[in-house]
Amino acid sequence: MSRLVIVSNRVPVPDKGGIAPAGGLAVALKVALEEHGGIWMGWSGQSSGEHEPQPMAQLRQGNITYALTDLTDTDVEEYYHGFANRVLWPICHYRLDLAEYGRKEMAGYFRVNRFFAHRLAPLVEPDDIIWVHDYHLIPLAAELRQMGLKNRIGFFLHIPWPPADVLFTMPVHEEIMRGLSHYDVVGFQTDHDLENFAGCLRREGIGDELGGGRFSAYGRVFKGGVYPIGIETAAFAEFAKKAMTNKTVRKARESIEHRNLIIGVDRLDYSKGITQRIDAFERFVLANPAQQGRVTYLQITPKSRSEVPEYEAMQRTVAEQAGRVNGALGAVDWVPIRYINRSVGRHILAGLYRFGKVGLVTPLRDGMNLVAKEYVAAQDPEDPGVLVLSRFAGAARELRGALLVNPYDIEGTAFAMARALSMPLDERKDRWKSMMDHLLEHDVSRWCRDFLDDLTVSAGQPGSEPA
Ligand code: GDG
Repeated sequence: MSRLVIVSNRVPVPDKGGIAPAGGLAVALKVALEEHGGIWMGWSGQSSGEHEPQPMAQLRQGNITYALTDLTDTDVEEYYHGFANRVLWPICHYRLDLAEYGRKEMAGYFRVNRFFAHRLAPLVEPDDIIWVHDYHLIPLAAELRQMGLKNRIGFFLHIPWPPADVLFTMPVHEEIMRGLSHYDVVGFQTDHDLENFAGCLRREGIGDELGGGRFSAYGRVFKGGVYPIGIETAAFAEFAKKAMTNKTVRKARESIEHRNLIIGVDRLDYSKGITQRIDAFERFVLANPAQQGRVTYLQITPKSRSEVPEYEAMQRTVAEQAGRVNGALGAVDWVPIRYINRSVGRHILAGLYRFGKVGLVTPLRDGMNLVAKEYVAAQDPEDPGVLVLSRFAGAARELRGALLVNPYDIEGTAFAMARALSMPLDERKDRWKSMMDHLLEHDVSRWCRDFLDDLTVSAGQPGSEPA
């Protein structure tokens, strides 16, 4: 069996006891790595100032080597904050208005990808299978090919792929598309993303669909596939059940008393629709006076990317908005919104999901959204809560038992909250079961297997040869 080499911007390095950081992706990929043996390479998260980074730190655990490189301050600024998070992220989330193009940042992005390739290549053996993750590293395969690597290389995009009219506003869209053509398998979260990608190839005559999921572009043939990411469903369900006995979870439950809990969990990010959701909650309370004092909306929002100005501004906006709604609607014995602007432990999260009557997951655009899946997996089968889910999350293509909403439609979302809270038990159970059955079958291990099977099977096809 070939060794597996995973490359991602950040690497979930296990602690000294070999425990991987919580999170389905880290666990699933670690399991795949343990099976195949191999390497996980990425940025250490550290800066070397303006000095050339030291040789990579390598940490070996069992048959897995974690290889971490520092980046210079300029690299971090241009590649990570600049191009990845201020151009690719907003463009892929359809936010043309927030994209900040700069030639320096674009050059930094391609430069760091070349640097990654130069650090990775000496570690790679000819039979290794390489799996690259996410938008930070699109040009990596092209750089590795340039250095003569003939390995199977796959790419998975965790975020949405936009339509041509959106993508082509990006001055270097051609290089980004060309970059993807150097992979053997390019994976997306949903069929919608794959269609958008195919549309981008058709437009301007860049490439053709050959059938059977194969594409040709820039003189290369590769597979484009749909691999919706999952969670560790069974383990998370068990985890959530156990979490109910946790002291903090019990205290949280007591503090909410007889009220119904509506829960939202999102990184602080403009793609997650948090401000629209707070507006919808306010509308829901105003339209349903009987709910005043009887419902608590808990929004857990860890900070993220605070170095990027849009995120810093959003931090203030959300805090102010939650404060304003509480000031306007609250009573001496009732705080409608509990807003937590930091991360909470995973077991606490799991317990909170379980006693939440409504899970509110209303991104304006999301590749998949694992919170939606975690919320479903955490429910008590005998008394499950209701998922209110944005139709613009990748998860909406799978979780048909959710109440699907358009997050831009504030009244519609408010109405869905009311409907969720009054849904009869039988309907809740039916909806939950259909979603849970799906999630048990399509868990994160299956996602990992499906992708790697395609990447392995595509060996021997004309992927790495010019068409
Ligand atoms: C990208 C794509 C795609 C959140 N708050 C806390 C916490 N979390 C955990 C959740 C969940 C994860 O973070 C967030 O995952 P999402 O999928 O919701 O969103 P992104 O971070 O934007 O992820 C997304 C994903 O990649 C995978 O492909 O689904 O579309 O944007 O697991 O539980 N965990 C803890 N405390 C918190 O406060 N412990």
